[in-house]
Amino acid sequence: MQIIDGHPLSDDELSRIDSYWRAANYLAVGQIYLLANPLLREPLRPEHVKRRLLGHWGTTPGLNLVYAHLNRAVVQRDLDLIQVTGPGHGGPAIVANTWLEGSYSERYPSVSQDVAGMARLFRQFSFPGGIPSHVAAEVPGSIHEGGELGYSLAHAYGAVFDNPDLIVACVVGDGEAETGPLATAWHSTKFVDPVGDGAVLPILHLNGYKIANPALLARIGDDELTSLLRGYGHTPYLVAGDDPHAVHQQLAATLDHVLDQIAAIQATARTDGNRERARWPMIVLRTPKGWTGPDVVDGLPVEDTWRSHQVPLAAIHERPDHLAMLEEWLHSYRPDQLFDADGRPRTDIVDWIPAGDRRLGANPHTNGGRHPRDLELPDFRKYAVSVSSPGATSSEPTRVLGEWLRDVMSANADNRNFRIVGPDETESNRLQAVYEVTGKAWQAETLPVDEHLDPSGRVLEILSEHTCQGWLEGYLLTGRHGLFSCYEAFVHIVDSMFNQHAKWLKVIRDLHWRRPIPSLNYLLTSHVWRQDHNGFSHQDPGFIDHVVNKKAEVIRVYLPPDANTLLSVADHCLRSRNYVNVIVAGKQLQPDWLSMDDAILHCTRGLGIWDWASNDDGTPDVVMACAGDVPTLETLAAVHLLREHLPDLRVRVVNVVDLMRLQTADEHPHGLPDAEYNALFTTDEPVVFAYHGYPWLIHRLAYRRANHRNLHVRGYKEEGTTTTPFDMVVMNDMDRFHLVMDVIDRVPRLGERAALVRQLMVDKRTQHRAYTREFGQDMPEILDWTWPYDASAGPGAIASV
Ligand SMILES: Cc1ncc(C[n+]2csc(CCOP(=O)(O)OP(=O)(O)O)c2C)c(N)n1
Ligand SMILES: [Mg+2]
Repeated sequence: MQIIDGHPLSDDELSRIDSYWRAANYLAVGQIYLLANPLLREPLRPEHVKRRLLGHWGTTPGLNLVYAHLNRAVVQRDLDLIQVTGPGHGGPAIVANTWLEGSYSERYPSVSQDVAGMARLFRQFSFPGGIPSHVAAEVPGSIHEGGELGYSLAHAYGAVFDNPDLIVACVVGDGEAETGPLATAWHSTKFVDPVGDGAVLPILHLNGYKIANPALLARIGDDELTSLLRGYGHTPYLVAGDDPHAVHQQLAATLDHVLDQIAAIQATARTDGNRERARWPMIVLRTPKGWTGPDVVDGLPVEDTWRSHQVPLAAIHERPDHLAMLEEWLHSYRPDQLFDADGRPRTDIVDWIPAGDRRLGANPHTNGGRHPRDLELPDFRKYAVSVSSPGATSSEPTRVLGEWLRDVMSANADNRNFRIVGPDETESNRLQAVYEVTGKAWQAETLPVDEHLDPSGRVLEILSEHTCQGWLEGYLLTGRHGLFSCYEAFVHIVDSMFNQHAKWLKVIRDLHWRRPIPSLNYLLTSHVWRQDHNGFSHQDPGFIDHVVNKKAEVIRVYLPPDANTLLSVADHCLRSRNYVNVIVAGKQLQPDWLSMDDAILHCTRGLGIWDWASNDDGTPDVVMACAGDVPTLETLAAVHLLREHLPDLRVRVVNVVDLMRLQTADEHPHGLPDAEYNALFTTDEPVVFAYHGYPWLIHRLAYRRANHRNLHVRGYKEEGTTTTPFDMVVMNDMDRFHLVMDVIDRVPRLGERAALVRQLMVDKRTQHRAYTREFGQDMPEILDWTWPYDASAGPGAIASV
């Protein structure tokens, strides 16, 4: 691995940068331990120390070192630079630095840059009513909490896409680097465009240890590590040592070198048009874990071992010798040289670091973006499919959406603030119209057989749902917009990343200084009911269940039943901020139920009676509810059967697009008031509900409703395989015949009178089974079924049967 030797720092610079580092280290230790006596003006006593010692020291000195040197680089080069802290458990470090630079006190004036503010800074950390221990949303300049490890690099790349002047310095923990998401995010080097995008500078923090183990990358030797990092497309530079002055010189020299390299890569691509794939520089920083902390505690080595990970001296209140060691440790930073009599950082500690919004904690990229703007959205109504009568025609909803997305892409091409990400599925999900106006980002080799690959393409495809999600999050967190299209089953891969993002959104709602960020939009298609090619492994609608666990304020779930409703929902989602929107929609041909005008009304209501499909005259015997495209189809086919066989049964059809409307108004902002819910679903008639996903979710959402005891939900109950579309619904008892049987079973007066009809339905299911097993496809009456009634003849009218 290359080492850059050099002594770029003058004695004065060296002294300033080292003093700054000591100040940050002092403030970090103070946060972990101190409740009072912040400047050690009196001898340290047990009552000055927190009773519960919570936080992470080990990673902190390294993070402080990096921050100090980034400050130097930003000033020297007037860089637009932000940092992402992979080992986000080092919260004390970033909080300390933002306090030193003043950005913390600007956001939180009571934590002022004086002794009273320092006391608050220390007390609040990991303290009830205070702040979290990580680089959470509360920390100025953070777009990455780093609590759940693994996402730093993907976030960093997401931030630099379409931000050509931005550099993100991303500290990657050597333990973090063992995670799947981090491991695959190195491949971002094949996507980042030196012309249109900014640059990421990964800094692999090789402090050697995790919580209780060595880090793999620290134990494979420099050769193997170098090969690995080169293999990912980087040119790694090593900075190693435990002598602060030597490390300062080496890190400064190396940063100078790699920043020159980044500038050179961008210059050759931007001015000379050199399109050869860049071998982006990165730094491997090998310094001791827990550096400058207690060396040996109770006879065991602590510094430079995993024992320094959390709190190296844990028995302060029981052991006077631990208290004495803590005092000695704090004094080792010479606080009297770092802070003046009022507790302010001394001038020479901070007069050289960035000012204004060049401060890492104040860079607008980290707070909703430097130039946030809404998307230009073409009028989605112009993309409508024409619907002369419900179900008379069919379309592939996502293909229709793709045409609108293409024009969204074009309309925002100059603003460069819209991206589509996906794991190799944009085309499979039938959104390929976007390729008429842009390509897929790709800096690697190309062959004549390739299609739509483009070094500056705006679609990002990599077969890593983690990286897709991380990129998009980084993009959104820096104020731009996007859509993640994914197979429904495999979006579960990012369950946990979704969790973290949803938590972030929840927290920023209460931070007055955080600006809203564009919503995270999922388009889940290739869904459970239409996995014709793939079968069981690809059938899982459970992401919705996962999503609705999160705070109601930040999540929205939409199940548009056809093309026009999908357009209307997508337009709504791309305009929104601070939400996670989940849209589940099919890509296969399916009936167009609603004209665009009706679709807009229906989506605005979120759910409603389809009067053209109902014949209840306000007094239904049964409510047939449905949510999702396939359940809607089966419900309408069931309604047709009921009309044919039980013509005097009064059926009301209610379709649900916005799932959250089922909750009560006090549970979710979209929740339907009880009076309205009761009017739609009645308080005493049976409700047969066909739902796209696992049926229990509907019960979960509606359990407080008056009519819950009469709610009978059909949905996916984990019966799947590679079979025909109709066999899938039969296997899960959500088919039209079974829905009719449900009605007969639930409507009290029907039982005996409709016994023959019920038997017919059972027989139909048997015939279906035999037919599919013989012919390998669905029965003609299923394949050719269309809604036979004409809406123009009035609600529920029968035009031709
Ligand atoms: C995904 C995930 N798994 C496990 C943990 C628990 N954890 C917190 S810190 C840590 C070790 C991190 O080691 P490293 O990345 O090397 O950080 P550093 O040494 O800088 O503290 C682990 C396993 C976590 N935060 N996230
Ligand atoms: Mg480590």
